[in-house]
Amino acid sequence: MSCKVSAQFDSRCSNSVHAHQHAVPQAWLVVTSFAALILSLPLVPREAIASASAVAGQASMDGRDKSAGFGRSDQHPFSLPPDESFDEATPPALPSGWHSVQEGSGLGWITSASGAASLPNAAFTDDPATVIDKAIEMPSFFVVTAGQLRFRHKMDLDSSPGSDVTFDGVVLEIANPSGQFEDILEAGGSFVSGGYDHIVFPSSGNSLAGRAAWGGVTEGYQDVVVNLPASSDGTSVHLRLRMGTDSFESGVGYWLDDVHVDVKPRPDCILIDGFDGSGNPCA
Ligand SMILES: [Ca+2]
Ligand SMILES: [Ca+2]
Repeated sequence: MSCKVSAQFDSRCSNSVHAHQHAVPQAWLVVTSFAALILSLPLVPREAIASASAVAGQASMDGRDKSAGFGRSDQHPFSLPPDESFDEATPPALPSGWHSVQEGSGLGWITSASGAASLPNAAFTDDPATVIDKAIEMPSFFVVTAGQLRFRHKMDLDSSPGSDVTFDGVVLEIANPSGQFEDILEAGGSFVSGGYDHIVFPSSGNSLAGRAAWGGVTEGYQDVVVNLPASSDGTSVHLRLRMGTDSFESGVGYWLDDVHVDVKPRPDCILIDGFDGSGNPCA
């Protein structure tokens, strides 16, 4: 169990004063002890906290069922909610904590300096005329209550013009406690806006056949807002966007940008180290 910073400081300060009170005025020792303590404390930027939490996150996931889904990366390096514009990335590399996994040969998910909503970059994947199943995994993060995902996307996918049938589509999935990905709606989530608007044509090898999905051709970017399932409250959430394509025809592809998660991090994960050697309680 971690102790409060203030309590820990009081204890250290008090011990230091008792050890030296015969040689130096107490007031001076209080000041110097405080300064020494401050100088000894490591700087804990957001990235460092996230990195520290990551070790625990990965360890906790190791016991999950890895048989679910394809090519799962099993890398979950962040515990804080992602807020990602992809603009700090160097294309085609994905930002730290983001992963591309796929079944089938071809381009996975990358960052691109072409077609972004916020300049210069967006995440992107193409829409080939061959069967491929490919996902971009977001960094996992903790949810206390009422988690909500927002992002912007646009697409030019192989579809049936003028209908709600798409031959290639994209879905949002969430990992359940056993590590198996399932559709965000099936898991109990809901779209506030910008939800699925197509059905994936049920043939030609598409792994998403018959599922509701995003598809077709959009006129520019659209905003998507998703309420995460209530079952994700108090858990580490792992999301991915997944594209499935069939064996005919191609489109240009799919762009993702400005991903943001509104969620309250676990209170004990905000300022976590009591500097008492117990480390990160999120670990
Ligand atoms: Ca961007
Ligand atoms: Ca196609």
